[in-house]
Amino acid sequence: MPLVAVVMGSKSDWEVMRAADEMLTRFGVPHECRVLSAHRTPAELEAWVKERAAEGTEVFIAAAGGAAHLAGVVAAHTVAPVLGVPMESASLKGLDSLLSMAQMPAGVPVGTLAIGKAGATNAALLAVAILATSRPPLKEQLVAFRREQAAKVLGETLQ
Ligand code: RP5
Repeated sequence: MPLVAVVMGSKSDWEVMRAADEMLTRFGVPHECRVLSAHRTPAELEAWVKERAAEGTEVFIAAAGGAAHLAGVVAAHTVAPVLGVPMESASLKGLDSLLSMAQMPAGVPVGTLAIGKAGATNAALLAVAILATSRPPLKEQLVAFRREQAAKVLGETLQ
């Protein structure tokens, strides 16, 4: 059973969303990644969210670009936390995706991350942090990750 379920609106999002997949794998979090669209496959999306939520998936990550309704629709069908990753779009560079996800009306939240790869990576890290609130070993892994990151910065030399 996937603890984290990652969905993206198009296969064209995968190049970016691979970063979330890799980070969840690095932390050993059971997860699933798949393509489903709020606009192109609405019925299948609803069925999938309900099925995963009933099975015990604890966090959803949804990535989409343009008129990005995917994360909001996922959130409409579950009370589990939903993290949205806005994809960079050709015409508006992802500002459209970001605002579509972030400007949810009160009552159905989507935790929106940064546009693109940073958002994909951070969505996975935030999902890990959510799971870690009730899993001490995962929390230890997160602390070690931050420590490694800090050591890398402190070890940088210029020239
Ligand atoms: C959204 O529209 C997808 O999430 C993608 O970011 C964007 C473009 O999709 P394609 O036309 O590449 O399938 O639904």
